[in-house]
Amino acid sequence: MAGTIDREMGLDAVDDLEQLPILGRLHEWVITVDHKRLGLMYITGGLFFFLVAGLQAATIRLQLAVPNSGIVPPQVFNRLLTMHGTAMVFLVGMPILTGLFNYLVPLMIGARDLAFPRLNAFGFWLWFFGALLLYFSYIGGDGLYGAGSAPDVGWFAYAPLTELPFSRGNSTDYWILSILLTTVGSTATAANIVSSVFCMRCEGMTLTKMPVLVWLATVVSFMILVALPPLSAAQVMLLLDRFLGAHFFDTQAGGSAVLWQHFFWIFGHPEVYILVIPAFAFASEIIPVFSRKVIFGYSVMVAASCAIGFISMSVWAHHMFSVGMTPAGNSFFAASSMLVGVPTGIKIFNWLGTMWRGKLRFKVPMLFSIAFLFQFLVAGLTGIMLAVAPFDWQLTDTYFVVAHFHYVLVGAIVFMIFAAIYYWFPKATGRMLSERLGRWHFWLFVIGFHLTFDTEHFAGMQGMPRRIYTYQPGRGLETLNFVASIGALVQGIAVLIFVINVVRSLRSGEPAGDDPWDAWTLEWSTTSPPPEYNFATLPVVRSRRPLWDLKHPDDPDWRYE
Ligand code: HEM
Ligand SMILES: [Cu+2]
Repeated sequence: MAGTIDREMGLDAVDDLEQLPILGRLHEWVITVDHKRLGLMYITGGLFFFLVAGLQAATIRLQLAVPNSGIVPPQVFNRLLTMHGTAMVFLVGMPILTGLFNYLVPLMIGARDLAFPRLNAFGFWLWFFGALLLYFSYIGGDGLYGAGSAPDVGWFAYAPLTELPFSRGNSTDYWILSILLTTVGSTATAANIVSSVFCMRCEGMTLTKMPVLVWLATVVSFMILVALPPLSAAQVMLLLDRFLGAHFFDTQAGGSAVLWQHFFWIFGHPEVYILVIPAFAFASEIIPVFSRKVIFGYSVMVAASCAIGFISMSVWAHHMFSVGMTPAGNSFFAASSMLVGVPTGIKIFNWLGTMWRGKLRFKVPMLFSIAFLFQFLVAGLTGIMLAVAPFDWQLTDTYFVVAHFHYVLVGAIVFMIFAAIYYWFPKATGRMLSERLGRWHFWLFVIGFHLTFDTEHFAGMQGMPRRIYTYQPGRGLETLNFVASIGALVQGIAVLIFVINVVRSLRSGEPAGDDPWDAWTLEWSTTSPPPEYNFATLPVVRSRRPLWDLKHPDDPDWRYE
């Protein structure tokens, strides 16, 4: 603490060039290569876009609240849908999760930084400008700064819809370039995390003594290294089509439309796991601490995650059952999709096993984690249903699918992002978030989530297509849609309470101390916030719970390992 304050006071007095201390401080953040600052920059940026893309979702739901509504015109609706989906995946999920890994991995492995701090900064700024570029399309999208023309091609940007004849103006080009930049940024970060985990661990931390989070960060980073290049390749091919008259996806010139789908989903399906495995990682750190038990089945947990990483690479075409693959193709992708359910089920069992007979403490991070367990279970079950090809033929492109993937994206990922923020906020800022506001946030968010996404399953089974801008009355869709929109409003209020909680706590939150949750991993052994160099002397560990060993010299874990 003292160190940080000294530095800031030093800064205020630095020199006349920077009379404005705020500019000086901003400058410090811009030039930083510290993994903690970059992590916080990713998280803050991601939360900002979460609010923007959330507002876009709210507008979509407002439009769909009643039949035949005309709040936004169809064209604007398509743009909102595209920007919401794209932003939530690339500007919210990816940066918040890589940000948390950036922040936590070096601290948890007892290192002073990632292996390549400058590469880390490079990755962040690529992401940052990529993000700006996507939203720049709102002003620069249509020829000469025709206002209000964002891309309207969906977050999957199916070619040939995205080929020049069907998608004029520059907004689609901004979309392509933005995705290219952000994915190259993520790839750089992934390489950095893999190198750090293999080369920077402190003394005594063998691979089997790493926290589960570090294991899963490694699995995710490998997945990024394998899954993102096909996406970048597809973007480059589409650019070649649009600008240089290549015909990769142009069916009239002998190109293939299905080729785009394969490229996209070879990336797109693993991407879902790239987003959800971090949620598993946070659950695997939080549930043990709030159950006062070691994680149940550490090695099974790690093995299951590696298995998920592998298998999820071979399931992509379950997004393409309706394309008309051969029966053998359909069967392969159905079977491999269902196979992922096995290691995933094992993990749920392990988290429950960790809670079993534990001394549960129902603090906010734990509440979010428990809700995650139930919601993720349901998401998995509807996923298995959709993996049955004939079932998917009936429900593909209906709201059933929208409900299923939001159960994963919100019910698992966003819930665990909130859990992680409540859990590690005290470490990063030195202050606690309010438990009382946190509970309001949690309960409203759970209620809103279920109102919105439970009903959408039924709207889907009732035949409501996905990506429609309005619907007719008298088809049994009115009540379901209305309830779903109310739910979105409730979720919005919950997020507002979260924002208030963060702002208030930053200014006047209760001081946290170094280890407010009585936790066991290395990040809690430094001050809150940690000094720039993380550890004055690098730690030496002998078990998976180094702080437990410190606190219980009479009964240390390493005796049993
Ligand atoms: C928190 C509240 C959220 C609400 C109320 C919401 C609402 C919606 C709605 C109404 C759609 C349009 C569905 C359609 O017509 O096909 C949609 C699409 C989508 N959402 Fe969300 N969403 C939320 C959060 C998220 C999050 C957190 C993510 C990802 C991390 C996400 C990713 C997507 C994607 C990828 C699409 C598909 C876009 C497309 O088809 O191009 N959403 N969302
Ligand atoms: Cu998939």
